[in-house]
Amino acid sequence: RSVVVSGTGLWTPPESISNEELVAAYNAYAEKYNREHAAEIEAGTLAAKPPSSAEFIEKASGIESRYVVSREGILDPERMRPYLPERSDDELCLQAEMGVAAARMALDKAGKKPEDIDAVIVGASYLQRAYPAIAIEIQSALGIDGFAFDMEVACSSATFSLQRAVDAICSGSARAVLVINPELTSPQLDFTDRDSHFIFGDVAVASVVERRGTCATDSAWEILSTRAKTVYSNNIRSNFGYTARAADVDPFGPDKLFHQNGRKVFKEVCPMAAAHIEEHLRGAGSKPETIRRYWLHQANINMNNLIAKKLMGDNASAERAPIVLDRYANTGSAGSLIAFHLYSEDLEMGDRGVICSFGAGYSIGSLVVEKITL
Ligand code: CO8
Repeated sequence: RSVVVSGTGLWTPPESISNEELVAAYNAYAEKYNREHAAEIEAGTLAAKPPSSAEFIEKASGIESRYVVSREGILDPERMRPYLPERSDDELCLQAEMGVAAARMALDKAGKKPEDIDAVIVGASYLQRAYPAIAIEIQSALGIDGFAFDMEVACSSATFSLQRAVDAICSGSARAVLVINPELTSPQLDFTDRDSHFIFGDVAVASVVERRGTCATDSAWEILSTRAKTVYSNNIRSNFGYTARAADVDPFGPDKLFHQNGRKVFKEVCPMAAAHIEEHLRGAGSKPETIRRYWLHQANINMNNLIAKKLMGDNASAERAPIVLDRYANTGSAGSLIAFHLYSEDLEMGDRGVICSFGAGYSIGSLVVEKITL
C-alpha cells in the first residue's frame, strides 16, 4: 500500500535567545560562582568556571540563536533554568499544548479533520510525565477517536515515530496517523555548563501520514522506504529518571541532565549516518546523486556539512541539504522535520528526498520520499 505524508505543521515558540544574550547570562553566573568559590579554586580543590563565547558557539556549532518556551529564568544568573509554572491536572500540559498547536497546522495543511485520524503518536527526546501519555492527552484535546501512545528514541524520535505510523497504516490498524514531535528541551539543559549551554532549543512539529487513496490534497510526499538503526553508546546521555528517588541521589545532579562527549559523537556518528543513508538508498533502488534534497538532523553545522560532502561530493550545498539550526539550534528529534517543513514546497513532482536523523542512542532513522501528484 502506498503511504504518504500529506501535511506538516511547525510550532515555533514566540521567544528566542541570541548567543550574545545566553553568553552574557552564563558569564555573569560564572563570575559570581568563581567569586563565591575563590578559596577552593585558589587551593586547587575546585575548578573555576571558564567564560563562554558567542564566537566559539557559532564557529563550533553553526548556532546563532534558539527559540525557547520561556526566556524567564534561563537568562537570570541567579536561576539558570527556565521558569515553567506547574499546571493543574485539569489544564492541558505544556508539552501537549505545543503538540496541539503543531498538530492543528498539519491537519489544516492535509485538509483533514479529527474524525479522519485513527491514531496519534507522540515521539520526543523527553516526556513531561510518565502517564497518562501526552499523546492520549492530545488525542482528547483534538477530539480524535482511536488510539494514541508516546515513544522516546532521543534524536530519532521523529523519524522512528513516522516509521511506526507507516507500519500502522500498512497493517490496517489506522487509516491516517497524526505524528507529533513536541521537543521541550530547555528544562533538561544545564545552562551552567559552558560545553552544552548553547546546544538546544524548543519547538514542536507534526505530520499527517495516510494512505495515498484517502488524500485530500493535490500533492503529497510518498514514503518509498524507511530504515532504522540503533547502536548502544554512552556518549550522549541523561540519567534523569524515577529511580533517583530510591537511589538517594540528587534527582537533578549534573549527570541527570543532558551531557555528551561531543568530539566522540562527531567522529563516530558522521560516518555511520552517511553509510546508513547510502545503504538505504541502494536498498531502495536510488543513488545519493539522484536525491534532490536531504533534510538532515540538525545538531551541528560541521556535522551536516561533512555528511553532505560524503553523500554529494562537490555538489553539496545548503540548497540540497538545508540548515535550520542557525536559528532553531538542535531541537532533539525535530530538526530534520523542521527542514522538511520549511524547504520542500519548491521541489517538483517526481523529485526524491531523504529525511534522516542521527544522534543519541546512537540512533539513526531515515525515510526516502518522492513528491507525487494526486
Ligand atoms: N565557549 C568557549 N569555549 C568553549 C565553549 C564555550 N561555550 N565550550 C567549549 N569550549 C572550549 C573547550 O573547553 C575546548 O577548550 P580546550 O581546547 O582548551 O580544551 C575548546 O573550546 C574546544 O572544545 P570542543 O573540543 O568540545 O569543541 P568542538 O569543536 O568539538 O565543538 C560541539 C563542541 C559543538 C559540542 C561539537 O563537538 C558537536 O556538536 N559535536 C556533535 C554533538 C552532537 O551531535 N550531539 C548530539 C546531540 S544529542 C541530540 O541531538 C538529541 C539529544 C536529546 C535532546 C536533549 C535535549 C536537552
